[in-house]
Amino acid sequence: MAEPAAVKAYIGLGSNLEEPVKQVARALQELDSVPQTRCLAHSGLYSSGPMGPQDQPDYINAVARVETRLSPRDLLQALQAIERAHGRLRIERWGPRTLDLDLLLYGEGPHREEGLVVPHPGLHERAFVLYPLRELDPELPIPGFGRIDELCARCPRGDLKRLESLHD
Ligand code: ROI
Repeated sequence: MAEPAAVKAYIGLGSNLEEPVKQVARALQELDSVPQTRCLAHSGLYSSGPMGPQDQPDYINAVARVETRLSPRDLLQALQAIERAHGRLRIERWGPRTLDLDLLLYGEGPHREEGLVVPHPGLHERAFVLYPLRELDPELPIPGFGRIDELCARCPRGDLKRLESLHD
């Protein structure tokens, strides 16, 4: 049988526990060890106060563009395995986490199956996802929502800051 076609996908990374910059930097490297997947580019790292409950540390976020031959489901499962390897425990909804990996976009279209919705719900209104994504491609279409630069224009940046280097 022919190999499945290579598809571009975008992954959002976030952490606010146990040295978040290191968590995100290490996860960016680990994306390259996902089978049939390679990391093509990633944004800089960004810091912001928590969206949701405020009694938790600030977050570090980034976005990666990958090329993959995995299905959306298999890619999601690989991301969840990386989260688990970083000691992620799901204790509280919208609570602090050592590593969160979200499948933001997969290929050209929307995609919906049990427990997996692409574009990721919330993507279009979260500055900590939109601005790193725009850094990778300012003309990127977000299926059903318009271009990334238009979405950024409608989403205030708030306290989101781009770190100058991995070591800030
Ligand atoms: N807030 C910020 N700033 N960054 C995140 O990655 C993030 N992730 C979450 C919630 C708790 C919604 N808040 C966040 O899951």
